[in-house]
Amino acid sequence: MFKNVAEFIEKASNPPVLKLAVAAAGDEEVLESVKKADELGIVEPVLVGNKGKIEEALEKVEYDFNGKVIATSSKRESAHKVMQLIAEGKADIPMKGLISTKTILRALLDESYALRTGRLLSLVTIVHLKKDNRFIIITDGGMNIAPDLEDKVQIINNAVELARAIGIKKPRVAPLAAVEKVNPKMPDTMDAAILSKMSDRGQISGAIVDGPLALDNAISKEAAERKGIDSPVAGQADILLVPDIEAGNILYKSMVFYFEMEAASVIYGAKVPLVITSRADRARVKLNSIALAKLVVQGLKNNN
Ligand code: COD
Repeated sequence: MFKNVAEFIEKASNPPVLKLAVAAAGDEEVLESVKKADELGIVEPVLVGNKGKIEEALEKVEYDFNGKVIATSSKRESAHKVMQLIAEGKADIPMKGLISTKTILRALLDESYALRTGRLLSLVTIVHLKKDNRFIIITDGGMNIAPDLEDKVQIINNAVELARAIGIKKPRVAPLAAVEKVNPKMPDTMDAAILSKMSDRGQISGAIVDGPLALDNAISKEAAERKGIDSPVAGQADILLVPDIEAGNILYKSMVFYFEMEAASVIYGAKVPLVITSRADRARVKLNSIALAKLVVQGLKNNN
């Protein structure tokens, strides 16, 4: 299991070099991360977007780029061009540049590229908990707006597969809520209870699901003990299943922007992982996400 970001960047730097296609690449933070990933031998980039903006940003970050630049006349066109490159096998990993999440997700979902697999796609974010020197996975803070129970099962399955790619063999999953007791007036506690029972009965495999748990009891043994919670997940959750996009987005962004934790995000569930970070994320988070996507691609290949 990876203990920190440096370890998984090192692993991702091993050959083979994969092709990364970046949509709307004309942005300094984006190109800073791509430059580093290129230098480390993680990926060989193809830059798609407004040619003038790409050249300007390349110059600003002092990136002597010798690869391919594909000029497009709109952000939407650059998203579609990237998916076309993936569909044609000309690139291995798509990446969101300075473009809205909706636009890139719609291109990924576009049936003409046949990148969907029939399963639900979801955002999986890994965050490094400095205090415990370990990773935690947060899902889904960016794609599925208000997942129902069946969606939550698929969101868990995606996160469990990604957990394996970073070396967590049998992840412990905490469906989060505001309380630890099932309360019929709080629908997410009901979903959490059903998910836990589904896990007990083998309807969710490869993981241990137990909840509802509040955030503190999910990740802090001390907090769980103080409340007397007897659970195989409490205090040691690897995956935090958030109730909806708002909760997940706020949780993840508070950790990254306020507490400056290391993080990485990909959309999981399509034929390839999509590197997706917030436009405001710093180059470091973007680099981490490129590395994570590469490990996921390699994990998918090894599992097939
Ligand atoms: N997994 C697989 N297929 C999906 C998914 C999914 N998660 N979501 C939609 N689809 C399929 C549908 O089955 C349908 O066939 C097609 O895609 C279109 O679905 P719609 O009509 O729901 O599509 P949209 O374009 O209205 O919505 C899809 C989005 C992903 C754009 C939407 O869910 C969304 O806006 N999500 C939030 C994105 C966002 O703003 N995140 C901000 C955080 S950074």
